[in-house]
Amino acid sequence: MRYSEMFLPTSRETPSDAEVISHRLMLRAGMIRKLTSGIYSYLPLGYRVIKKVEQIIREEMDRAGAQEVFLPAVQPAELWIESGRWQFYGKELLRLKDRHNREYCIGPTHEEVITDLVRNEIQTYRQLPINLYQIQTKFRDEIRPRFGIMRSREFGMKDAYSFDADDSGAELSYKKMFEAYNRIFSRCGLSFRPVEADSGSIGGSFSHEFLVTADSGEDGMVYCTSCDYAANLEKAEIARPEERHIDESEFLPLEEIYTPDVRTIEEVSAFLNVTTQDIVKTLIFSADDSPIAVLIRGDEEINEIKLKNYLGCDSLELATDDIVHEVTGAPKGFAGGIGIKSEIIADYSLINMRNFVMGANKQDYHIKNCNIGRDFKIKDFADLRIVEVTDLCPRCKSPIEFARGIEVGHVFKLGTKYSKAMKATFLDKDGKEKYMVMGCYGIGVGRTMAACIEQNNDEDGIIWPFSIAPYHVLITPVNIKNKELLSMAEKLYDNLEGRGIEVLLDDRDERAGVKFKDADLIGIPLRITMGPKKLAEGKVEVRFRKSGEVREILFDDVEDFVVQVVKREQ
Ligand code: 9G3
Repeated sequence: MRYSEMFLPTSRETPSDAEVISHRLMLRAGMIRKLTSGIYSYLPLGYRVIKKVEQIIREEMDRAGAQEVFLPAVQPAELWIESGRWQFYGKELLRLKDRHNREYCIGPTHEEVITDLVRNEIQTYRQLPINLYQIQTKFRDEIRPRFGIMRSREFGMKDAYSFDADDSGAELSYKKMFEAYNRIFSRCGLSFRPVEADSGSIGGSFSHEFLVTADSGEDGMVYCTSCDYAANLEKAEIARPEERHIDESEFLPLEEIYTPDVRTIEEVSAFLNVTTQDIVKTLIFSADDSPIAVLIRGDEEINEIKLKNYLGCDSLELATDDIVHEVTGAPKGFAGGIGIKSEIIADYSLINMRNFVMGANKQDYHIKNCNIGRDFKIKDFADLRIVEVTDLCPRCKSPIEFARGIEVGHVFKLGTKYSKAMKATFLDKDGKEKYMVMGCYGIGVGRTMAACIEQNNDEDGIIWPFSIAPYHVLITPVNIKNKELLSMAEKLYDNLEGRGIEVLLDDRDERAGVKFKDADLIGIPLRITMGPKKLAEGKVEVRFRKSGEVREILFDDVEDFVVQVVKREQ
C-alpha cells in the first residue's frame, strides 16, 4: 500500500478522554474513531489488525473441529422468554420493536439463538458432538463505556457453542477449546494466563477466563508462585486451615460490656482495646428472602460471590435494618452469634478462634470471651472471604501473588441450563430422550488487539508482533524528490509484494523526521530506510521496531533478508 493514498489520519496530540495507553495509541495511530459513546469505527490500519486476529482465531477454531456459522444480530424476544433471561437482564440488553410491534433484542450473546438452531436440526446422539462458532458484532448497553474498544457497547466477539451427548463429551469439548485458546493468544504474541473464574449469571458449573497481564486490566487475579494454579480474585479459593485442638479449659467466662453507640469493628477495637483479629463480625444477609447470619474475623471481608455460590441462592443482599432488628433483637452494629434467630455459617477465619468479642444482640452491648460450641452453634464453616496476598496456594500451599489482567477470553461449561430451558434434546443409543450438554466459548476480538498494544508499546508508539501487525515492512525513502531514490524504493516495494510480504511504502512528500515519527507510532515491526548517501554505497538501513536494532544491508540482499525475517517471525 502507498502511504500517500492510505486513509491513515495519524496525530501527535493525546486525546484527553483516553485513559489507557491502547486507547490513546489507537486514536493517534489512526486505527479507530469514536462514532458515539462506546461505539467505534475501525479505520484501514486498525481493521487490518482485526482481520489478522480473526484469521488466527478461525485457523485454531477449525483445527479444534469447530464449524463457522453466522447468526443474526437481531434476536426475537420469544427465545429469551423461553430461556428465562428476558426478565433477568435490565437496561444492558438493548431491546427494540419492529413495524408489527414485535419485540427483539440486539444480541449481546447467542446461547438462545444457537440452541434454537441446534434443537431443530439434531435428533440423535449420532449427530453429536457438534461445535459451532461465529465472529460477529455484539451489543451490550454498558452504563459507562470506557477504555476505547476495551469496554465498548458494540464489539466484535468470536463466540462458539459446543453440544455433547454427555458430561464426558462436554469435558473433551471444553478441553479442546481451552487448548485452542492457549494457541490463539500465544500466536497473537500475548503473555496471558487462564484463571479459574466464576460462571456468574451465565449458569453452568465451571469456567476459565483468559487474562492478559496488564496493570490497566480491570480484572484482579491471584496466581501461585510455584504451581500453575491461578484464579480470578472473586473465585480464588482459600485452603481450610488446620484445626488446632482447643481445650474448653482455656475458655474464659462470658462478659457482657456496655458499649454505647460502639458499632463498627474499628470502634469496638478502639473501645475495648482489642485487635480486629479478636473480634468477630456478624453480617445478616437475605438469601432468597430468608435471613442468614454470616460470621467472619474482624480483619477480613466477605466475598459475596463465594457466599452466593455456597448458598446456591438466586438473590443475595445484606439484610435491611428491620430484618437485622427482627433477627438479632438489636439495631445494626450489635449483632452476634449468641441468641440470634437465624442459622449461622462462618468463614474459615473463625476456625481456631477463641475468647473473642461479638455483638451481644442487645443495643449498646458487646460480649467478650465468646467461644464456638460452648456459647453458640455454627451450622457450617466455609470459604467465604476475599483472598489476601498472605494466603497460601490452595493447591500446593506456596505463596501467591496478585496481578491485574484484561479478560480477552472466557470458556464456560454450561451443562444443560439452556438445553433444559429450551428442550434441546436428542435420543441416546438406548432411544432415551436426553438433554444436550453444552459449553460456550468467547473471545473479544477488538479487546485482544487492544491488550496486545497494552503489552507492546513504548514512548514512541505501538510495537506490533509480526503475527498481527497491519503490515510486515514499512519502506521509508527519506526524500521522494530524489527520483532515483524513489524508483529504487518502488522497485523493492514491488518485489517484496510479489513475494507475499505485506508492505507499506511511505511515498509522502514529508520531511524524514515526520516519517520516522509516524513509523514508530503505527508500530510496523520492520522499517527499511533508504537515503541517498547509504544508497550510493549500495546499502539500506533495516530497523527492528521491537529491539531498536539497526542493520546495514546491501540493497541487493535486502529482499531475501526481509522474506527470511518475516518467515521466521510469523
Ligand atoms: C445479556 C447481556 C449481557 C451479558 C449476557 C447476556 C455476559 C451474558 C455472559 C456470556 C457468556 C458467554 C457466549 C460467548 C462467551 C461468553 N453479558 N453474558 O450472557 F443479555 Cl445484556 O455472554 N456467551
